[in-house]
Amino acid sequence: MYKKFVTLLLKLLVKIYKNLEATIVELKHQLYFMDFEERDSDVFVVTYLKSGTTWMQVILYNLLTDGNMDFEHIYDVSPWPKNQSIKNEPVSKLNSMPSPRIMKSHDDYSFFSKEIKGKIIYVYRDGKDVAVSLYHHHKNYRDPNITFDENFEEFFTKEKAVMNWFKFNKEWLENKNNLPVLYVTYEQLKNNFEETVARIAHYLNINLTEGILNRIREHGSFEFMKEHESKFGLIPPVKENKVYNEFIRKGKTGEGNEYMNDNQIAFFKKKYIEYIKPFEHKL
Ligand code: PPS
Repeated sequence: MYKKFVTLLLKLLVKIYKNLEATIVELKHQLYFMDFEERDSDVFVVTYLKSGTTWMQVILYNLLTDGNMDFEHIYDVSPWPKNQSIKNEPVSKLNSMPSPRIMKSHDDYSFFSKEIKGKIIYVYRDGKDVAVSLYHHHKNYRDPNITFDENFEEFFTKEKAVMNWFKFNKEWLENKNNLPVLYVTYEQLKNNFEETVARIAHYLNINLTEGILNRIREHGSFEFMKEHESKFGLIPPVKENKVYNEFIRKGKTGEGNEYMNDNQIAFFKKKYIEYIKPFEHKL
Protein backbone atom coordinates (compact mmCIF):
# COMPACT_ATOMS: atom_id res chain seq x y z
CA MET A 1 0.00 0.00 0.00
CA TYR A 2 2.78 2.41 1.02
CA LYS A 3 4.82 1.52 -2.06
CA LYS A 4 1.81 2.12 -4.29
CA PHE A 5 1.20 5.49 -2.70
CA VAL A 6 4.82 6.59 -3.16
CA THR A 7 4.77 5.49 -6.82
CA LEU A 8 1.57 7.44 -7.40
CA LEU A 9 2.99 10.48 -5.69
CA LEU A 10 6.16 10.30 -7.73
CA LYS A 11 4.16 10.01 -10.95
CA LEU A 12 2.14 13.04 -9.96
CA LEU A 13 5.25 15.06 -9.16
CA VAL A 14 6.80 14.16 -12.52
CA LYS A 15 3.59 15.28 -14.25
CA ILE A 16 3.55 18.58 -12.38
CA TYR A 17 7.23 19.14 -13.17
CA LYS A 18 6.72 18.34 -16.87
CA ASN A 19 3.74 20.69 -17.14
CA LEU A 20 5.61 23.42 -15.36
CA GLU A 21 8.62 22.97 -17.59
CA ALA A 22 6.43 23.10 -20.71
CA THR A 23 4.68 26.24 -19.45
CA ILE A 24 8.00 27.98 -18.78
CA VAL A 25 9.29 27.05 -22.25
CA GLU A 26 6.10 28.41 -23.82
CA LEU A 27 6.29 31.62 -21.83
CA LYS A 28 9.93 32.16 -22.80
CA HIS A 29 8.98 31.63 -26.42
CA GLN A 30 6.12 34.15 -26.23
CA LEU A 31 8.36 36.73 -24.55
CA TYR A 32 11.05 36.19 -27.17
CA PHE A 33 8.56 36.85 -29.95
CA MET A 34 7.39 40.10 -28.40
CA ASP A 35 10.54 41.78 -29.75
CA PHE A 36 10.55 39.96 -33.05
CA GLU A 37 10.49 42.35 -36.02
CA GLU A 38 8.32 40.91 -38.78
CA ARG A 39 9.02 41.40 -42.48
CA ASP A 40 6.86 40.95 -45.57
CA SER A 41 9.50 38.62 -47.01
CA ASP A 42 9.43 36.20 -44.06
CA VAL A 43 8.62 32.58 -44.79
CA PHE A 44 7.55 30.27 -41.97
CA VAL A 45 7.75 26.53 -42.46
CA VAL A 46 5.10 25.27 -40.08
CA THR A 47 4.57 21.60 -39.41
CA TYR A 48 3.55 19.04 -36.89
CA LEU A 49 6.69 17.14 -35.77
CA LYS A 50 8.42 14.78 -38.22
CA SER A 51 6.39 15.89 -41.23
CA GLY A 52 9.15 17.04 -43.57
CA THR A 53 10.15 20.34 -41.95
CA THR A 54 13.87 20.04 -42.62
CA TRP A 55 13.28 18.88 -46.17
CA MET A 56 11.13 21.97 -46.82
CA GLN A 57 13.75 24.22 -45.19
CA VAL A 58 16.37 22.86 -47.60
CA ILE A 59 14.06 23.30 -50.58
CA LEU A 60 13.26 26.89 -49.62
CA TYR A 61 16.86 27.74 -48.84
CA ASN A 62 17.85 26.55 -52.31
CA LEU A 63 14.94 28.39 -53.87
CA LEU A 64 15.49 31.71 -52.13
CA THR A 65 19.30 31.93 -51.91
CA ASP A 66 22.25 30.78 -54.00
CA GLY A 67 22.03 27.43 -52.21
CA ASN A 68 25.53 27.45 -50.73
CA MET A 69 25.53 24.36 -48.52
CA ASP A 70 28.75 25.19 -46.64
CA PHE A 71 26.90 26.12 -43.45
CA GLU A 72 27.53 24.06 -40.35
CA HIS A 73 23.87 23.48 -39.54
CA ILE A 74 20.62 24.33 -41.30
CA TYR A 75 19.60 26.41 -38.27
CA ASP A 76 22.43 28.83 -39.12
CA VAL A 77 20.64 29.78 -42.33
CA SER A 78 17.07 28.79 -41.50
CA PRO A 79 16.56 29.22 -37.78
CA TRP A 80 14.09 27.67 -35.40
CA PRO A 81 13.10 30.63 -33.18
CA LYS A 82 11.65 28.46 -30.43
CA ASN A 83 14.95 26.67 -30.08
CA GLN A 84 16.74 30.00 -29.92
CA SER A 85 14.42 31.22 -27.18
CA ILE A 86 15.00 28.04 -25.19
CA LYS A 87 18.74 28.57 -25.51
CA ASN A 88 18.32 32.17 -24.31
CA GLU A 89 19.69 33.58 -27.54
CA PRO A 90 18.77 37.23 -28.08
CA VAL A 91 16.04 37.95 -30.62
CA SER A 92 18.39 40.56 -32.14
CA LYS A 93 20.15 37.65 -33.83
CA LEU A 94 16.95 36.86 -35.70
CA ASN A 95 16.14 40.51 -36.31
CA SER A 96 19.51 41.13 -37.97
CA MET A 97 19.32 38.18 -40.36
CA PRO A 98 19.29 39.04 -44.07
CA SER A 99 16.00 38.73 -45.96
CA PRO A 100 14.28 36.56 -46.84
CA ARG A 101 14.23 34.68 -43.57
CA ILE A 102 13.11 31.06 -43.66
CA MET A 103 11.99 30.04 -40.18
CA LYS A 104 10.94 26.70 -38.78
CA SER A 105 7.96 26.40 -36.46
CA HIS A 106 6.11 23.59 -34.74
CA ASP A 107 3.83 26.10 -33.05
CA ASP A 108 0.13 25.48 -32.85
CA TYR A 109 -2.25 27.70 -34.77
CA SER A 110 -3.06 29.99 -31.86
CA PHE A 111 0.58 31.03 -31.54
CA PHE A 112 0.40 33.10 -34.73
CA SER A 113 -1.39 36.43 -34.50
CA LYS A 114 -4.42 37.12 -36.68
CA GLU A 115 -2.38 39.11 -39.12
CA ILE A 116 1.16 38.32 -40.07
CA LYS A 117 3.45 40.08 -42.51
CA GLY A 118 5.12 37.09 -44.11
CA LYS A 119 3.93 33.85 -45.66
CA ILE A 120 3.43 30.37 -44.25
CA ILE A 121 4.10 27.01 -45.85
CA TYR A 122 2.38 24.25 -43.92
CA VAL A 123 3.71 20.75 -44.54
CA TYR A 124 1.27 17.96 -43.77
CA ARG A 125 2.29 14.30 -43.62
CA ASP A 126 0.19 11.16 -43.28
CA GLY A 127 -0.25 10.78 -39.52
CA LYS A 128 0.43 7.06 -39.61
CA ASP A 129 3.90 7.70 -40.98
CA VAL A 130 4.41 10.57 -38.56
CA ALA A 131 3.64 8.13 -35.74
CA VAL A 132 6.51 5.91 -36.89
CA SER A 133 8.99 8.71 -37.45
CA LEU A 134 8.12 10.31 -34.11
CA TYR A 135 8.47 6.98 -32.32
CA HIS A 136 12.02 6.58 -33.65
CA HIS A 137 12.81 10.19 -32.81
CA HIS A 138 11.70 9.77 -29.21
CA LYS A 139 13.44 6.43 -28.91
CA ASN A 140 16.67 7.99 -30.13
CA TYR A 141 16.55 11.27 -28.26
CA ARG A 142 14.19 10.95 -25.31
CA ASP A 143 13.72 7.45 -23.99
CA PRO A 144 15.43 4.39 -25.49
CA ASN A 145 12.81 2.14 -23.88
CA ILE A 146 9.69 3.81 -25.23
CA THR A 147 7.42 1.55 -27.28
CA PHE A 148 5.54 2.46 -30.43
CA ASP A 149 2.23 1.99 -28.58
CA GLU A 150 3.20 4.33 -25.73
CA ASN A 151 4.29 6.99 -28.16
CA PHE A 152 1.11 6.60 -30.23
CA GLU A 153 -0.96 6.91 -27.07
CA GLU A 154 0.77 10.12 -26.05
CA PHE A 155 0.59 11.99 -29.35
CA PHE A 156 -2.47 10.57 -31.08
CA THR A 157 -5.00 9.29 -28.56
CA LYS A 158 -4.63 11.74 -25.69
CA GLU A 159 -7.12 14.46 -26.60
CA LYS A 160 -5.64 16.95 -24.20
CA ALA A 161 -2.02 16.50 -25.21
CA VAL A 162 -0.41 19.77 -26.31
CA MET A 163 0.80 18.08 -29.47
CA ASN A 164 -2.19 15.90 -30.32
CA TRP A 165 -1.68 15.17 -34.03
CA PHE A 166 -5.37 15.41 -34.99
CA LYS A 167 -6.03 18.65 -33.14
CA PHE A 168 -2.81 20.32 -34.28
CA ASN A 169 -3.41 19.55 -37.96
CA LYS A 170 -7.13 20.31 -37.83
CA GLU A 171 -6.53 23.82 -36.53
CA TRP A 172 -3.91 24.56 -39.14
CA LEU A 173 -6.03 23.17 -41.96
CA GLU A 174 -9.11 25.00 -40.78
CA ASN A 175 -7.15 28.29 -40.73
CA LYS A 176 -9.88 30.27 -39.00
CA ASN A 177 -8.09 33.59 -39.38
CA ASN A 178 -7.32 33.17 -43.06
CA LEU A 179 -3.58 33.40 -42.62
CA PRO A 180 -1.59 33.25 -45.87
CA VAL A 181 -0.90 29.52 -45.94
CA LEU A 182 0.24 27.26 -48.75
CA TYR A 183 -0.44 23.61 -47.97
CA VAL A 184 2.08 21.07 -49.19
CA THR A 185 2.14 17.41 -48.30
CA TYR A 186 5.13 15.20 -47.70
CA GLU A 187 3.54 12.71 -50.10
CA GLN A 188 3.30 15.34 -52.88
CA LEU A 189 7.00 16.03 -52.45
CA LYS A 190 7.76 12.31 -52.64
CA ASN A 191 5.52 11.55 -55.62
CA ASN A 192 5.43 14.77 -57.57
CA PHE A 193 8.53 16.67 -56.62
CA GLU A 194 8.93 19.07 -59.54
CA GLU A 195 5.28 20.08 -59.74
CA THR A 196 5.22 20.69 -55.99
CA VAL A 197 8.39 22.79 -56.07
CA ALA A 198 6.88 24.81 -58.95
CA ARG A 199 3.77 25.44 -56.83
CA ILE A 200 5.95 26.66 -53.96
CA ALA A 201 7.96 28.92 -56.29
CA HIS A 202 4.75 30.39 -57.69
CA TYR A 203 3.44 31.10 -54.18
CA LEU A 204 6.66 32.92 -53.33
CA ASN A 205 6.80 34.77 -56.67
CA ILE A 206 10.08 33.15 -57.66
CA ASN A 207 11.01 32.43 -61.24
CA LEU A 208 11.94 28.76 -61.09
CA THR A 209 14.76 28.33 -63.60
CA GLU A 210 16.17 24.96 -64.61
CA GLY A 211 19.36 25.83 -62.69
CA ILE A 212 17.49 26.47 -59.45
CA LEU A 213 15.39 23.34 -59.91
CA ASN A 214 18.52 21.24 -60.43
CA ARG A 215 20.04 22.65 -57.26
CA ILE A 216 16.88 21.87 -55.30
CA ARG A 217 16.74 18.38 -56.80
CA GLU A 218 20.34 17.72 -55.75
CA HIS A 219 20.46 19.30 -52.28
CA GLY A 220 16.91 18.27 -51.40
CA SER A 221 17.42 14.62 -52.29
CA PHE A 222 17.24 12.09 -49.48
CA GLU A 223 20.68 10.79 -50.48
CA PHE A 224 22.35 14.21 -50.23
CA MET A 225 20.69 15.02 -46.93
CA LYS A 226 21.58 11.62 -45.52
CA GLU A 227 25.19 12.02 -46.59
CA HIS A 228 25.37 15.39 -44.82
CA GLU A 229 23.21 14.44 -41.88
CA SER A 230 25.16 16.45 -39.30
CA LYS A 231 24.01 19.62 -41.07
CA PHE A 232 20.38 18.73 -40.49
CA GLY A 233 19.95 16.54 -37.45
CA LEU A 234 20.00 17.26 -33.77
CA ILE A 235 23.18 18.97 -32.73
CA PRO A 236 25.31 16.86 -30.38
CA PRO A 237 25.48 16.81 -27.50
CA VAL A 238 21.73 17.11 -26.97
CA LYS A 239 22.13 14.47 -24.33
CA GLU A 240 24.74 11.84 -23.89
CA ASN A 241 24.42 8.46 -25.57
CA LYS A 242 21.92 9.60 -28.13
CA VAL A 243 21.68 8.46 -31.72
CA TYR A 244 22.76 11.09 -34.21
CA ASN A 245 22.55 9.23 -37.48
CA GLU A 246 18.83 8.70 -37.68
CA PHE A 247 17.42 12.17 -38.16
CA ILE A 248 17.37 11.65 -41.88
CA ARG A 249 16.13 8.13 -41.28
CA LYS A 250 14.17 6.36 -44.04
CA GLY A 251 12.18 9.01 -45.85
CA LYS A 252 9.43 6.58 -46.86
CA THR A 253 5.67 6.70 -47.18
CA GLY A 254 3.38 3.93 -45.94
CA GLU A 255 5.51 2.73 -43.03
CA GLY A 256 2.69 3.47 -40.58
CA ASN A 257 0.68 0.49 -41.75
CA GLU A 258 3.52 -1.84 -40.77
CA TYR A 259 3.68 -0.55 -37.20
CA MET A 260 0.07 0.07 -36.27
CA ASN A 261 -2.19 -2.69 -34.99
CA ASP A 262 -5.82 -3.10 -36.10
CA ASN A 263 -7.17 -1.10 -33.15
CA GLN A 264 -4.81 1.77 -33.80
CA ILE A 265 -5.69 1.80 -37.50
CA ALA A 266 -9.42 1.78 -36.69
CA PHE A 267 -8.94 4.57 -34.17
CA PHE A 268 -6.92 6.59 -36.67
CA LYS A 269 -9.58 6.20 -39.40
CA LYS A 270 -12.35 7.31 -37.05
CA LYS A 271 -10.51 10.38 -35.81
CA TYR A 272 -9.36 11.24 -39.31
CA ILE A 273 -12.96 11.46 -40.51
CA GLU A 274 -13.82 13.74 -37.62
CA TYR A 275 -10.78 16.03 -37.66
CA ILE A 276 -9.05 16.00 -41.06
CA LYS A 277 -11.59 14.85 -43.66
CA PRO A 278 -13.55 18.15 -43.64
CA PHE A 279 -10.39 19.97 -44.77
CA GLU A 280 -8.93 17.29 -47.02
CA HIS A 281 -9.71 19.37 -50.13
CA LYS A 282 -7.07 21.87 -49.03
CA LEU A 283 -4.31 19.30 -49.35
S1 PPS B 1 11.52 17.51 -37.08
O1 PPS B 1 12.42 16.96 -36.03
O2 PPS B 1 10.13 17.52 -36.59
O3 PPS B 1 11.92 18.83 -37.55
O4 PPS B 1 11.63 16.47 -38.29
P1 PPS B 1 11.19 16.73 -39.80
O5 PPS B 1 12.30 17.37 -40.52
O6 PPS B 1 9.88 17.42 -39.83
O7 PPS B 1 10.92 15.27 -40.35
C1 PPS B 1 11.90 14.27 -40.41
C2 PPS B 1 11.41 13.23 -41.39
O8 PPS B 1 11.59 13.73 -42.74
C3 PPS B 1 12.41 12.81 -43.45
N1 PPS B 1 13.20 13.50 -44.48
C4 PPS B 1 13.10 13.25 -45.79
N2 PPS B 1 12.29 12.41 -46.49
C5 PPS B 1 12.44 12.38 -47.84
N3 PPS B 1 13.35 13.11 -48.50
C6 PPS B 1 14.17 13.97 -47.85
N4 PPS B 1 15.05 14.69 -48.53
C7 PPS B 1 14.05 14.07 -46.43
N5 PPS B 1 14.69 14.78 -45.48
C8 PPS B 1 14.16 14.43 -44.30
C9 PPS B 1 13.25 12.18 -42.37
O9 PPS B 1 13.90 11.02 -42.81
C10 PPS B 1 12.20 11.93 -41.30
O10 PPS B 1 11.27 10.91 -41.67
P2 PPS B 1 11.46 9.35 -41.32
O11 PPS B 1 10.16 8.71 -41.67
O12 PPS B 1 11.78 9.25 -39.89
O13 PPS B 1 12.56 8.86 -42.20
